[in-house]
Amino acid sequence: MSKYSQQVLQLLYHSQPDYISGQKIAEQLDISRTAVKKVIDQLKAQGCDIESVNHKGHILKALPNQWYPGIVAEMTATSDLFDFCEVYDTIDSTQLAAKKSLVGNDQHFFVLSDEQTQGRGRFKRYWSSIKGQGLWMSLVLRPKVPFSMISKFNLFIALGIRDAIQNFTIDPVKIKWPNDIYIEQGKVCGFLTEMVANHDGIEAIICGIGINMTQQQDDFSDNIKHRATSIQLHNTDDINRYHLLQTLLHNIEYRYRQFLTLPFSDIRDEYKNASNIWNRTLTFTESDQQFEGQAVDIDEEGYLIVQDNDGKTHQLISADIEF
Ligand code: BTX
Repeated sequence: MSKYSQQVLQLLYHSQPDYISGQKIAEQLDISRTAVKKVIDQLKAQGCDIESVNHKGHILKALPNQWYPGIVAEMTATSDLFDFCEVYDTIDSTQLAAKKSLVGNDQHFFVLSDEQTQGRGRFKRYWSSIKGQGLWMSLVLRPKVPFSMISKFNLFIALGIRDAIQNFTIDPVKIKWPNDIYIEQGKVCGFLTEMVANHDGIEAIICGIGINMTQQQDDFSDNIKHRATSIQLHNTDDINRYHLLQTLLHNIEYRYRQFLTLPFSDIRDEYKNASNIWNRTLTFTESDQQFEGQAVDIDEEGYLIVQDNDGKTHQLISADIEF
């Protein structure tokens, strides 16, 4: 790709819904109009839907179906929270990349990749991250809070992710406490929250989010096919990854600011209403203990209150739950 293609895309994205002339692009990038034309032709050849009209210029008709760093950077520039982003075609894990990039700076940023070859869930479980079919992302945030607040962060961010996905389907999107998002019986998203901390508190939160965007059921491997779903399987329109990213960033920023300023009790009812764990028998695994029971409440602090089949009450801050 030409070294100017990301900047040209950035300008095209920025001028939407208007045309931008070749002359203006040339002036902004300090290159010739012939060079601009060459870059635009290259972008079109790569599948970018750009319309060029004599005497008007160029317009980005539809956002492309792959991550272009230029467009993601333009979105990041309008964010009040994130300072920069890293975008990869393929990477082992965005979570690992984020952990490397947070060293030596105190910025807020996110890492995106079109594919992960070693996507990981909690407890190092594998996370299927097929090329081009999901939003595989890790956020790095720097709240000045004690590390005991990490589970509160998880609760707020869960609502942000749920709300973002709900914008793309009329089927109800629900949180399966503490780390999954479901549409009907299928897991559409998993997220995990890790941290780097010292004795003063949290240095950085690294929040990994994996959202299944466009998979058909057969795209999932046999071992997860029966309980995984994608947004596309619940929406008849095409899902545009940039709209999903923008909606997600917006909701995350909103919930992150709430996390910094509000107690969990302020969003407790909202969270409980968005949860899919009520009125069903669940299997809980906490450390190496396993039991069956029913979730009865989420308390003011965000602990899940569970009554097991022997009538004993448990207060959980994190656990694995199976339906
Ligand atoms: P989790 O441990 O709750 O979920 C992992 C389990 O979910 C797996 O054991 C498998 O059964 C199932 N699973 C694997 N892949 C998928 C999928 N694509 N859709 C539905 N179910 C699946 C949840 O962990 C946290 C996942 C975070 C993933 C993000 S992606 C960006 C970032 N980078 C990275 O390596 N991890 C995070």
